[in-house]
Amino acid sequence: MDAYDLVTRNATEVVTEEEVRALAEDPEGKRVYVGYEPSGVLHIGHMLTATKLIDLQEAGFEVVVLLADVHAYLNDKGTFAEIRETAERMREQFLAYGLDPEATEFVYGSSFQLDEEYVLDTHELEVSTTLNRAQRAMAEIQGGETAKVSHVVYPLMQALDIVYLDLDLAVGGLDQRKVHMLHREQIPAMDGESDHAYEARPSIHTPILADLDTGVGKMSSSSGTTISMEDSADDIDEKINGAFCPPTRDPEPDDDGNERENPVLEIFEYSVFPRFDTVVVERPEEYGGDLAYDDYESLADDLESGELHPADAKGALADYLNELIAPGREVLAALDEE
Ligand code: IYR
Repeated sequence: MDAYDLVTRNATEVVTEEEVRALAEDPEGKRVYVGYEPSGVLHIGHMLTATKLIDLQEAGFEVVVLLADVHAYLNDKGTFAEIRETAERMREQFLAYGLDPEATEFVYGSSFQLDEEYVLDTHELEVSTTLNRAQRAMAEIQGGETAKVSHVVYPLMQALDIVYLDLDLAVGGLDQRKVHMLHREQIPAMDGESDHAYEARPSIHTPILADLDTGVGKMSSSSGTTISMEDSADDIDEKINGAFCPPTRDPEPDDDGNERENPVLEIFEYSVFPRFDTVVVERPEEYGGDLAYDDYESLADDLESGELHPADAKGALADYLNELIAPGREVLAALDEE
């Protein structure tokens, strides 16, 4: 796979292809990041962007993980002390998931977001950005129904982080795209207090998984079923066995006309195949014996043709997810014993 294909595989959106192509051609010394509001336990959504960071490390980029403690505070995720504690747990789980400890820089937002220049730059953006624009950028990130003042400061700071961390590329789930658009529009127009470059940077957006049980709408860590690093092998088995998995990539809408996706196939595509060269589906001899797949498409083709039964696909998915999660689960257990 060439560098550009590796950098952009499974991405829903690349802004812009031309800019990312130029970076992929010469990744040495180039910095890319994802920011996360710290939470105690990684869920499969975090793991999906982490998988993209692993792709980027493989392609030769320097990876920065922003533990966005101030952002979590602005989004009402707890007291500052609570957030700091969960950030530390999060770091350990990312490393257990497979980020290269030698090539990953972890940065706390609060280590630079309280500096005078950063604060003044945030105020400059508050002056230049309409309330409406900031609220739109935040719509898919905001926790809680009611918009608070903090919710409009949040995307401005996120747009500024890309400048202050001297990044070449921003990565995020599709829910972050409007913040990245705000960045591209507002940053080049700034006067700016600091010596950092006030230039627009490209971004890559990863897909958001569908709801595991129904395939309708987005998987959410706050409602519905999600897979987390705390799950036991049995939990994973149970959740994946209960997942929506018709024998097709393109399920029909449900009775109410809602669009549906196949979340089992999505997890194979976005989380499993990027991490394993071959996926083996174990089956007893009487049912045709084991099946082995070198890529996602051939597995999905077999599911559609009926060669691979959804129950067998789920069994294999649970096993591979368990393998990816097990190291993080151990790290969490050890932290809890301390
Ligand atoms: N908005 C992210 C958290 C976040 C991401 C980045 I990239 C930042 O620079 C700051 C915060 C979320 O929804 O988790």
